[in-house]
Amino acid sequence: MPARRTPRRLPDGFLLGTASAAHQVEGGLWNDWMRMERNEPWRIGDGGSAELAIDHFRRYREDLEMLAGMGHSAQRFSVEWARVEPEPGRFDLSALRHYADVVGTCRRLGMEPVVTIHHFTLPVWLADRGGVLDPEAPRLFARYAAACAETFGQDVRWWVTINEPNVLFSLAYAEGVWPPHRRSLVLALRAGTGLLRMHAAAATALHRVGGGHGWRTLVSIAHHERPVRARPGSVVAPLVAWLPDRIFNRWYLLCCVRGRLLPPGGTGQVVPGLLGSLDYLGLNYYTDERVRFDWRAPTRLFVSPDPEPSVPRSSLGWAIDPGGLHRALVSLGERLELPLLVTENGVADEDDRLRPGFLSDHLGAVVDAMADGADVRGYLYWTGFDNFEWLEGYAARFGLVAVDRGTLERHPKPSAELFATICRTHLIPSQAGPGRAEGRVGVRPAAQRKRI
Ligand code: IFM
Repeated sequence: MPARRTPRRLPDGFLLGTASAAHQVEGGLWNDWMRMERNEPWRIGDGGSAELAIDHFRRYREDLEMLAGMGHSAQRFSVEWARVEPEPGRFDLSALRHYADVVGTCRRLGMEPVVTIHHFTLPVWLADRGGVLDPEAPRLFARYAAACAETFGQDVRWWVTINEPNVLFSLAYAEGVWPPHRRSLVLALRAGTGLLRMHAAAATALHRVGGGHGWRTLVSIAHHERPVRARPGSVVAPLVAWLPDRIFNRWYLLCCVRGRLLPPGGTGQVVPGLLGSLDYLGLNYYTDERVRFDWRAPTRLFVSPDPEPSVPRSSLGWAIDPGGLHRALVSLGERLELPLLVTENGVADEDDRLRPGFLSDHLGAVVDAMADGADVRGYLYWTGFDNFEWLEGYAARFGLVAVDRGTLERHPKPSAELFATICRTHLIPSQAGPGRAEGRVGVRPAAQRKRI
């Protein structure tokens, strides 16, 4: 397909910035992941730990100034539950004030804060009583959510209750590679229903506190969409991919939309507060996954990766397919009839060779999706600064800014410059990139879009 000649334009008011998570950047934390990193360091690919991470907890002002200086108009970050509530029921006021200052600093610098209150990690006291499987977890999560909202909710419009619940229940409870290292499909579904109840309880608390004060409060999860497809041509291929795709990409979301625990995680039980808990949809998109049947992979629902050799890949081996972002935005926008915010999209890229094209192509896909009816309000690149990438440690570099592991000095990469230009001009340079989406789907007139 020939490269487009005219640059595409993002509308005025469209949010542009980056996303991060406390455990990956802050340092100085004590939670279930930190305990694992200390006790079982062999689990982290490069032997790294988030002990110091990029020291963002102390350097947040300079870091935020750097991002704002690049013209960013939004910033997504997460609040660390373990810091705010170090013991059950004891809220640390200095930690809450810290996050209030992060929110205030974003505002002063002209960046819309997007606040996540659970991004994979848990306080150890909760992990030790069953974590997301604890029947009390929803009540405890709602109490913590309310403490956050009461302290800094006045300045926060966009909330994310739980980051990537599907990734969490898959990796921690089905594959068992993340804490608490359980390997059971039954437990994975129980964890999924626990995370649904937690989201519903927190959404209710955030709406109650915000509504009580007359603030505009928009709540979502950050849904990770990673379409699972089988190699074309075989008769069984669609069957192979259907179940993992359905459970990973749709089950949790459909439960939220219907307000019920749907099969296979439930039998239609109503979850109080779940219906109407999404005011918008936060979408994290990185890649599409091609798979094949594998009888040795029961915890992955009998599929294993079967990469398409001709498709370009990130340094983590993830296929780069901007068309997947276009498809996800258009189909989820139509299905859910909600405004969308791209809460994460990024590429692991050692030497910043892939990232410029990745940015142009994925932002181009966003513009195309909007032209095709998706009501997209913003795009947050994952991530501002190279940071601790969970089991990969510091080996996977997603950042616009490199961080020297010896000195922790920050060095913007060429892609940071490109993204800054896009933030300032709202123009996306033409770029012939890998896997650009062709064809458009489902156009819905702007008049039918939900107003928020
Ligand atoms: O680093 C993670 C983030 O914590 C959640 N979404 C995917 C990112 C890249 O793997």
